[in-house]
Amino acid sequence: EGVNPQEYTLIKMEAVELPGKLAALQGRGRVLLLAATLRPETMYGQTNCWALPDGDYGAFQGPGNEIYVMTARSALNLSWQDRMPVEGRPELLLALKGQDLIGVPLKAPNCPHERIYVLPLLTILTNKGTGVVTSVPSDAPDDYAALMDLKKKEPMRVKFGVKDEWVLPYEVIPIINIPGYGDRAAQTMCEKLKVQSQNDKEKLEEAKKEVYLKGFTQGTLIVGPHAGHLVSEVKQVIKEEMIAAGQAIVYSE
Ligand code: A2H
Repeated sequence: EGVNPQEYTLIKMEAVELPGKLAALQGRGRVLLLAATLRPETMYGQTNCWALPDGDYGAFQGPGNEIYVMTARSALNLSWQDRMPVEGRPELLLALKGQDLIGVPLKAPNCPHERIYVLPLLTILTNKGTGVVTSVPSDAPDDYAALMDLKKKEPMRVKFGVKDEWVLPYEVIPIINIPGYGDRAAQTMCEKLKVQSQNDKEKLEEAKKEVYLKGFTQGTLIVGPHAGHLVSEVKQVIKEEMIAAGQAIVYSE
């Protein structure tokens, strides 16, 4: 949290079942994991959602029948942005660890899959955004590397209680074409730089910078109602569509 506020779009990813600890929320409202993103125009390429297994999260009473799953810190911030029933005092309905979220099936806006699952990402910072991140491995090097870790490393799936069917059927979805990088730019860069895992910090930083800038300035969407348009032309439009449809909200910190 520096001097310049950062604005994120929070994507509402709705739990379609409430397994394990989440069962305590049964009948209390729509349970929505709020994923913080800078790239709302990439939601067509979601393959999963990420949570930090050791991280502290909560289910907080949102407006109406909505229940928001996020960190306490972000719930407090959101409550000061007119997004919660009471300013400055988010009501905690259920305390959760990230591990309690692993394997929760979600319905995510603009995602071609009927359901995607919450999987572990070990590089999530709990002092940034909501601690919930949506995964777009075609365009986010961090997401690509972490998804490949889980796909290729069975011991890692076992360690975090991840079932094969939550990961193995989900392939990278091409959504944006970038001249010179193709339509899976994050994969292209990770392969070119020989990124070995989600912990390959420096290479991922390099991949991210390149893909992010090129994607925004030269990328063209190839799926959805805005196919054929430059990312830079439609990013804001897509964000506003999702907000108008009640699928996303704006959040700053
Ligand atoms: B982005 P910045 Cl397709 N910890 O969303 C780690 N990473 C987090 C996070 C947290 N607490 N909260 C959000 N993020 C991720 C999409 C995406 C993102 C694409 C391409 C690049 C990209 C799909 N994941 O980010 O530090 C989220 O991933 C590249 C930077 O505030 C969010 O946007 O600049 C981005 O990092 C926010 O990063």
